[in-house]
Amino acid sequence: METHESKNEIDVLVVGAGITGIYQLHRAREAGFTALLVESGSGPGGTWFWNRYPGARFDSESYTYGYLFSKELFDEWEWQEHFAGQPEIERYLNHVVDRFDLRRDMRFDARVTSAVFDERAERWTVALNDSAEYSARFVVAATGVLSVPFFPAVVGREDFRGESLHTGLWPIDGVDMAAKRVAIIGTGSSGVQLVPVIADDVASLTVYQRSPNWCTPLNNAAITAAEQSDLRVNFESIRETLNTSIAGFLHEPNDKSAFDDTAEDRQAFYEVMWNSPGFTKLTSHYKDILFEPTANAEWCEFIATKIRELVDDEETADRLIPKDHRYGEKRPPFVNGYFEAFNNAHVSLVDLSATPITRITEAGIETGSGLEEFDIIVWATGFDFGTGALNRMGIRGREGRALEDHWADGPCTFLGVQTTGFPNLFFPGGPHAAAGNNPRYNGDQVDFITEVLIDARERGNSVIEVDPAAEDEWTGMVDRWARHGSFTEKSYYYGTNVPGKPRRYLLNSGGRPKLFSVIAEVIENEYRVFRPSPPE
Ligand code: NA7
Repeated sequence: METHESKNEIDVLVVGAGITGIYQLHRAREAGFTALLVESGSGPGGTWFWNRYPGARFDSESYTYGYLFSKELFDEWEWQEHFAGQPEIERYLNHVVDRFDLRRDMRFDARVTSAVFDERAERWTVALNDSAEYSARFVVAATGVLSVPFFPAVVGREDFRGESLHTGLWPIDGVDMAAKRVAIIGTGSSGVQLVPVIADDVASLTVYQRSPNWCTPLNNAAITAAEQSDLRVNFESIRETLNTSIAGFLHEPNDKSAFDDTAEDRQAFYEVMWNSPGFTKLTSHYKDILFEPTANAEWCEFIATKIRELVDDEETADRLIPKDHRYGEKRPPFVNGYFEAFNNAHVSLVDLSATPITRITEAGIETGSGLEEFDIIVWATGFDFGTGALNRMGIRGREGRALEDHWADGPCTFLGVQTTGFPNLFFPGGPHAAAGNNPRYNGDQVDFITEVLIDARERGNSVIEVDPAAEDEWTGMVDRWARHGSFTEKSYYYGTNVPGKPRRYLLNSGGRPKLFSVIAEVIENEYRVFRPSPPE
């Protein structure tokens, strides 16, 4: 597209080597753009590079989470488990990078420190931590939603003399936990995945829980040889379903409402759900389970009964049962063996709603009931979701406007891909991007962005900038429709887990059908929404 005066001048600079960034690099190169991907980690994987704590694994089926753009890739990569663990995921992403010869256009250990739009040149100047500088016509920031770990401001956090870890920044060489006294703070998906995997190795494990979650079994299994061959044989129909389904899953939706069934049949169905894999408990459940309060309460009571059956100590069981939210108001974790872990004498639960943490000391954690000493404290306290990475990248748009100022009241976007005042910048897989199986939504966005870039090249447009009216309409839709979804402001999807962060919905509340319909309109209108009108 360009006449390249220096090797640091490129068409497309992709930031982030997660699932979305890798795909964007592939698509940009395939479309004939010069492209470079920069990544702060020392290898590919993004979220799946950094979150390498024991027990980290998919809770969407592996073959629905991986790439679908190449049948050969799908055929040759045999996922070992229905829900792959982090090491297998990282191996897969490295395989994809090598298989499509992408590594030569990737730079690792390279963190973006600033990205500034030069209005005269109509290009982005992107600086890295190692002083390298690139000039890119387009920047695609595929920086992810779960990439900035959140540490709560607990007094004395820096004082701890033992090992202090965050699940989202896990050391690449692993951590020896054998015979150590370990604390885990936080019981979201990461905390509950970690507990059962390390429980048998450690000397003691103390779980600090602020609020319990509606955790149900993942029900993982190895993929059998027969299933492997079915996956291959059915690739086209699998791809078709995944490319068109509402939330990017293969699961069969249920057309029944809860009270279409008798009380007895409902209990039997809840048992089926409990024993079914991963997200089917949302996607194949009674169609009104999230919104019909009586049915939701009945399903919650079913889970509570299971928890009481699984946990020997009655008081511990009671503390593990959520009282502050219904099923689906927060993102539910899926894991086996979490509740059972508390039956070990050396595993205990501290209920922070009864005894809050007062401070961290050199030796351990002090709560209202005293000090407990540890060798390792794991912060499983989540992320600055959605906007965290983008707001920290030093992004400056027209007239030097900072993205973090532009989004001071929360993100405004068009399709979760662009925002006004920041021409030629795209951010697939960021705020307003997904609401289901992320790689499917994010892949839709990458495909769309690539088409937008190709269209601009064909027309000779050097600036792509969304019409503010289209952005207002999309953002208004996201905010309005969010009120009709199941997630409430208790969820980090509203940013409420980070003090001071605006309370705005951070997912795509319109879902994939809305994304598809708006994309279709944009194409029908020949991408006019991205072409700034010439000055009058
Ligand atoms: P989450 O789901 O945000 O969980 C964070 C956990 O940390 C949650 O239990 C929080 O309790 C807890 N937390 C946060 N701040 C504190 C303080 N100050 N004290 C004690 N406990 C605290 O993050 P995850 O990493 O587990 O999961 C992120 C996503 O990864 C997940 O949704 C999947 O998509 C995969 P709270 O519930 O807010 O009371």
